[in-house]
Amino acid sequence: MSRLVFGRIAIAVLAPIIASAALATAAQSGFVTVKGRHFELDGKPYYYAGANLWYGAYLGVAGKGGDRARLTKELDQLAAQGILNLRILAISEASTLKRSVTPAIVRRPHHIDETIWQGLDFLLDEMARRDMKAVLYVNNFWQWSGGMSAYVAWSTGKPAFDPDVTGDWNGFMDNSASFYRDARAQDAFRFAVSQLVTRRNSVNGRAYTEDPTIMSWQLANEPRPGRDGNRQYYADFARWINGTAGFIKKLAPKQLVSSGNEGWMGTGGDRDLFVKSHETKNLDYLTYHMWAPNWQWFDPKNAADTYDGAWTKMQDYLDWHIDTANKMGKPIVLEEFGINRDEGSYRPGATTVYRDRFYTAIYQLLARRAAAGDAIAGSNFWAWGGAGRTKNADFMWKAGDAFVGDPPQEAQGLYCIFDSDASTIRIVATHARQMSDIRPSTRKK
Ligand code: IFL
Repeated sequence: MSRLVFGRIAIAVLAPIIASAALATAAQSGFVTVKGRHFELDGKPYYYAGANLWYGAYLGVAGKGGDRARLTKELDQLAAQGILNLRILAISEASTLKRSVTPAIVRRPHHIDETIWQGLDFLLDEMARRDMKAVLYVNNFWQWSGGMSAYVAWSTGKPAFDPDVTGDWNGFMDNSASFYRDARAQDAFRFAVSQLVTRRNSVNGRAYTEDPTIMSWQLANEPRPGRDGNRQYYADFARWINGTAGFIKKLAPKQLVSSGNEGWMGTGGDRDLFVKSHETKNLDYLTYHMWAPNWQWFDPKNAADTYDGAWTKMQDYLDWHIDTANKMGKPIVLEEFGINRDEGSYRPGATTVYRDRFYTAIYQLLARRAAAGDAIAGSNFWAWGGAGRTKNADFMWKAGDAFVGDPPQEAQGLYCIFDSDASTIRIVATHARQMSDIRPSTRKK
């Protein structure tokens, strides 16, 4: 086809694309950058209160499985509350894992189904229109999106190691960690990552690497070096973080790169490993996650007796990572935290007295330390559940069900904030305003 003959058609087809790109650009801020131990956006400090929306690309799918009307409505709801930073799953892998989301993006090594990436295109375009920022993670240590265990299964030809069938979580974690040293698995992973990072958005025509909506590429959700106490993969883990971060940085030099690690609870309790594996210049900032109920610090069935003790531990955990980030000279983001509804209920109507207390206390600590000039830059609560509701008596997700903030391996309603959780949403919104108001005059030099 000659360009001359079809020039007019090309312009007609591209017109809406150009118009939408222009619309997005007009109101949109630039790339998030790092200045010392803080983020900057267009020369001003960037502090934020964000959310996790792991299923955002899935909702963005045009046809079956997607729900664009829900997505745009909920982006509006989030933006109206000042929640403008979203952490999103950007690559999933097909597997036989019982509790993994389906369908997946990588169907087999070097074979990608574009449907969900088109959903991601839509999501990023809609986020750009609202001047939101995205953190995109491109792998998962856990089983709920295939992740590292899928790559290992493809490489070894063995069935995927399924903790939801065997109950063997330690074996699962070691199996996932073997991914770091598996050359075939790395090759398949890097192929998928490079396809994504070098992608052009099918909705607005923008190259992903030129899109300031993408604040950060993140190596994985909660990469760990294996089970606690197993030092076998320590060196591989640190090498993988450095190498993968460098690989992405070369492809996307304008955007930030982060690990997605949980902090020292995600490095087998080894604080030195957290530091050593995050010192690399290929990582622009640090991440950590805090899970008091998962780590048995807090028991929702016995909240009155366990909350105060848990909060002491949580404060130590929050502060240690901020102090460490100060010393390392990098910003840090608390990009996952959550606790149950009262009594451990999954029901949207159940009260959230302890959860609200917990959110308030965390946000106060983060805001106080940010205002003092410490390295804490923001947070993403886990997770936005919006209008999603399960219809299943056992609260577990099945293919085709609506998505909530809790992934398929967990009860739907375990930790997510539904659109009906007015008191919690108010707490997040207040904090979002507080963070966006933090100014250099209040920061340490
Ligand atoms: O759903 C979990 C998710 O896999 C994660 N961290 C903890 C969440 C709640 O258990 O990344």
